[in-house]
Amino acid sequence: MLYHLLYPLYVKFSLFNVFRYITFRTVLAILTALIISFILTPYIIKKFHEWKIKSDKREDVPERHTMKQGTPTMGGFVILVATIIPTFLWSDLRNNYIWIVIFGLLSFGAIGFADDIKKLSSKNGKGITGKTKMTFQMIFASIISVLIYLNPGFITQLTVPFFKNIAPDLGIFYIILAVFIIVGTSNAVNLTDGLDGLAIGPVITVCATFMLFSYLVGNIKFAQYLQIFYVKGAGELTILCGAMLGAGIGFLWYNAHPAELFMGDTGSLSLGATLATIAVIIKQEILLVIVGGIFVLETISVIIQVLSFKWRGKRVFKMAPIHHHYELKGWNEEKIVVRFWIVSIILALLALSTLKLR
Ligand code: 57M
Repeated sequence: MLYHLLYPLYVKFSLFNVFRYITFRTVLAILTALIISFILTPYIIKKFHEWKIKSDKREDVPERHTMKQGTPTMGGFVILVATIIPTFLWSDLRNNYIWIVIFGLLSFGAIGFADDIKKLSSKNGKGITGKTKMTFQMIFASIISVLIYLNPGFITQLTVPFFKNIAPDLGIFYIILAVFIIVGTSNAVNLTDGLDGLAIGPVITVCATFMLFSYLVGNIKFAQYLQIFYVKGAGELTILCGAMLGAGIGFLWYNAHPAELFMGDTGSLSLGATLATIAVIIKQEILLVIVGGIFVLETISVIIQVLSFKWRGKRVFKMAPIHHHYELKGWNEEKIVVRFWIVSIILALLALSTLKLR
């Protein structure tokens, strides 16, 4: 909104021309998101304590987690607010992609919110059933995917990292792939969110990576030079990624060990779905598997554990998702989290290398 208000003033004052630049507006979006986070989060933590929006008791997890009982949850609410407000302020709201991603953020945030509220209000601490959650995830992911598919000029070819000459065209089947990516990533981030800072760290690295990619794929000159798909209008997503990055860093300030706030499903489901939606729009569908490798690893550990128990009657890990395995091996929480962040940064660098190694 401020963009629409301030930029036209350049006719009278040339200084306002600076609002034309995506880079400048992205910096403003990051700063605005940080300010919102730092003002809103302490207030929310206080209020959530008063309203008893606190995490449930867990009996079957590594012992140290019983100490976390009573930590306020649903901090994802602040991440959503601190992402949406700067996006509204600094991006071009005539851009379809901005609205599609905001829809993804809010719709999956609503599923998470319903789950968190149900967990808090039910006696057994159980949220909405897996079936209901999955049904809504499928519905919203389908709407998002169809909207992206119908956006004029959207290409249904896949970018295969490291291979510039391979770009299979999926046609209408692209919608099915997009639904799979969105639902899968949403659940993968949720599975990862089990230690202080564990999910938000990789979310931040993915956000930073996609911020750069959005800028490059949305700029015809850079896209041509790097021989990547040019996606008209995707440049504005740089601002949204910047807002999410700032919101993520602001949240990490309070979620760092010992966490004063958890993001809840409100945060994890929506952040996962949003990153996936951006990946689909900027044609980095497969790259998401690399840059979001921590989420993939956590999910695969659960799949292996469940299948192994079913077929062999034995566990592969002491407990899945894999972060519990390391906890039970005796690593302390900070060590696991920081090591997972390091892996996430390495994966982001690997993802960046695909721009040149093709
Ligand atoms: C929810 N929720 C955290 C917090 C956070 C299929 C199965 C693998 C599913 C999986 C599962 O339910 N995962 C999703 C994980 C919980 O955190 C809350 O939930 C939100 C995210 N959805 O924002 O509100 C707890 O995690 C800890 N936490 C932190 N810091 C944070 O910043 O310490 C969270 C955020 C919090 C807090 O203690 O209370 C969670 O872990 O419960 N299930 C599991 O993960 C279970 N694994 C399991 O059963 N493994 C089996 C099989 C099925 C693979 C096996 O290995 O044999 C574990 N979780 C629970 N009990 N609750 C282990 C047992």
